[in-house]
Amino acid sequence: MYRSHYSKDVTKKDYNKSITVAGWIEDIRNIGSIAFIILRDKRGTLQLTVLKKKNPELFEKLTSLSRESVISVKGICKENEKVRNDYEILPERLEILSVAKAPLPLGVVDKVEADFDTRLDNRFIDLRKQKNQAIFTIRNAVIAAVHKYLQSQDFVEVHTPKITASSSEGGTDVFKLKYFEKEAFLAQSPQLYKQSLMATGLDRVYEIAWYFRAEEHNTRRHLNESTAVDLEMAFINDEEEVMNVLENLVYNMWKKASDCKNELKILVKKISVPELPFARIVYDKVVDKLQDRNSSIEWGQDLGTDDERLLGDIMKEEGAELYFITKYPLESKPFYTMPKGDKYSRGFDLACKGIEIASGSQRIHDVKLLEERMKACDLNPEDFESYLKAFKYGMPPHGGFGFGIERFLMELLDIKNIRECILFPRDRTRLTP
Ligand code: AMO
Repeated sequence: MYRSHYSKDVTKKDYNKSITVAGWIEDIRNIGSIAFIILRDKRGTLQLTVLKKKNPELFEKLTSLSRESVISVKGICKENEKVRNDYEILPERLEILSVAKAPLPLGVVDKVEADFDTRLDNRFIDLRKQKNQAIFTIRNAVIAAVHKYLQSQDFVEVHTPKITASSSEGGTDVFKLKYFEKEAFLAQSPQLYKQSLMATGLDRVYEIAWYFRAEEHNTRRHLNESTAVDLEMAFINDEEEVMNVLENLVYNMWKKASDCKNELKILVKKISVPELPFARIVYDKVVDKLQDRNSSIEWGQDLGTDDERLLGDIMKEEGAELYFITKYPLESKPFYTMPKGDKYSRGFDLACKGIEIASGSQRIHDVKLLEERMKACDLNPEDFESYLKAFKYGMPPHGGFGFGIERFLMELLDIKNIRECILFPRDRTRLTP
């Protein structure tokens, strides 16, 4: 047995007993007759205290190991108030499981942070840092909250193809690949499939989906491979019903994150759960507000990065960190978006502190209108034959959204670069590790 206890699981009951711990050597302090070794595991760190006089051979072996080597140690657990966790372990048996090469490409506890590329090039070490483990522990918690909330609302989790025959979100940002004799694409989103599922009677579906997007820009908030909560629901009256699910979902995720006390402490982050309902602002009003603050935005245009940020500031002044932008111009939304009159659409975005974290809409469920909108968006309905077929044999009114998980984490935890929120980021220049 390599481990009987994690560092944080030791209790008073274990004092004066023999226990086995295992992990990575974070630091060795050898002061001649005595050495202190800091061992790190998934839950934290602990101290091994080894006396030269008591066991010279073990002392020699332990103190000559390199930092980040992996060991398992059996020893007596002694109470000691002066030591982290209030206990130390006096080793009696050592098993060296893996010796780390020196020097390390990257320090785990160094005061000075390595540059971002070095960190990402050595992500397996970078992820040993407490701070990074905290981000991914919170990520795990909020995704657990997604499943819990959506399952409680009768949503069914689905998995749709990631190799597809047509692009769902526009032609240029798509990765092409060779599929035997044919050309195929990596899915930009599950859009076409989740809509097709509305014709099956499953009514409410969701997916933790991969998005593949060949966007050329290399920004702090774009990834070429990202993840999202993608959801679709049928028999809705309008997009407001979809927005209700989204705001409750975000609320539940935020609440779950606020329970991760230990991780938030590591990240030196305080978060307070947002109030429901989130603010709603129509696109026209957004344009007015931005123009009032000297933005050059014109009606019909998408919000650029600066406009988004400015709107974030304006909404913050009004007390809203999370807000929906609704009633977008039809021309600015994808072909599947339900029109609202001639000029507007039933499409919306959800933004958090000046960054879009989700977008969605009520969809067109009438096949004729859908074909018309495709043509208006310069798309050829023939390229979408199998998608359109699902609308011809009974398709209820429906709507849904896509909610970026990394974008959410970034805003929730005030992390500056989205790459920190995914294990192995893919961007314009990075394909490894
Ligand atoms: P959209 O393209 O707006 O909508 O994407 C939805 C959400 O996914 C996240 N996202 C990204 N995150 C990081 N890097 C990227 N390159 C990236 N692209 C998107 C954002 C964004 O708000 N099919 C629609 C959704 C729907 O209507 O159901 C769609 O994909 O948080």
